[in-house]
Amino acid sequence: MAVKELKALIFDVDGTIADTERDGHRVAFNLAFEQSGLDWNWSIELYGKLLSVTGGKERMKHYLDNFNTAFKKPDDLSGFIAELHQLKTQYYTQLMAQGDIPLRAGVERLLTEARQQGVRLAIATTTTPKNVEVLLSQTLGAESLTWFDVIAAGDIVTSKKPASDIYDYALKELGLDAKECLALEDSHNGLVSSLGANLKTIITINEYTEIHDFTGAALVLDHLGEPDMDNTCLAGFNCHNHFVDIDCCRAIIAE
Ligand code: XBP
Ligand code: MG
Repeated sequence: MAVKELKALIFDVDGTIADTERDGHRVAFNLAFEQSGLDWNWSIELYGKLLSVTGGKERMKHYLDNFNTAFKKPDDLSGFIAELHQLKTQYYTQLMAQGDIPLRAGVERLLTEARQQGVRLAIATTTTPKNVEVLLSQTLGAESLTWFDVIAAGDIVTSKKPASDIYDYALKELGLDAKECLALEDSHNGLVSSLGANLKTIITINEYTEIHDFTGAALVLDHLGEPDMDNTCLAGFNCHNHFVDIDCCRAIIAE
């Protein structure tokens, strides 16, 4: 059986490329609620619970159905939520443009290594495309958007994570087989989605996802690490060094 060659890395965004949920998305939701005269306020703790549902629009519906049943829903609920979500996205992109949320450890290094070694790059995220554009431009410069052959985001697919649709779509657009690619994720929903697309997956946890079930992940880490900043392997494949580089990614798919 020919050794599988690593052809592409497929990155999740929120929680993986940067820790955007607590101080980015959550704050933007609350600003949109306040601006709209709603007394909804998503605390750090409540938001952790709401993150079980991916997609901001779907998350607001989940909040009304399960945490704020007293709210009198308007007749056109989806229109109401869509409008709120547009406002939230405006706040989020403004917040991200301030540059207060940096890339996570090892992300820029691994992206650069991949490009230098001819490994293609893609994104598979449930967040809104505009959010990805602002995050990448702000942290890596506008030209970084061209580094990714595919940016699969948000409503481009009907079913969001944990459904595998977004990863299936990214693979189709890449024209690659899952066996030639590796996914990088941070959450249980993300892992179920990438495994559903038969992708081996590296998990880097964060404060919202450290308690999640990562059964099936090839590797679970606290972060990708840097040559001068060891990461900690919490489960899975031993990279033999304490930061994830392209050779580590190659070894994982060759396993
Ligand atoms: C994380 C999500 C997104 C964000 C909010 O996406 O589930 O819904 O929380 O973004 P991923 P939107 O981890 O797949 O990158 O409000 O634009 O959905
Ligand atoms: Mg994520």
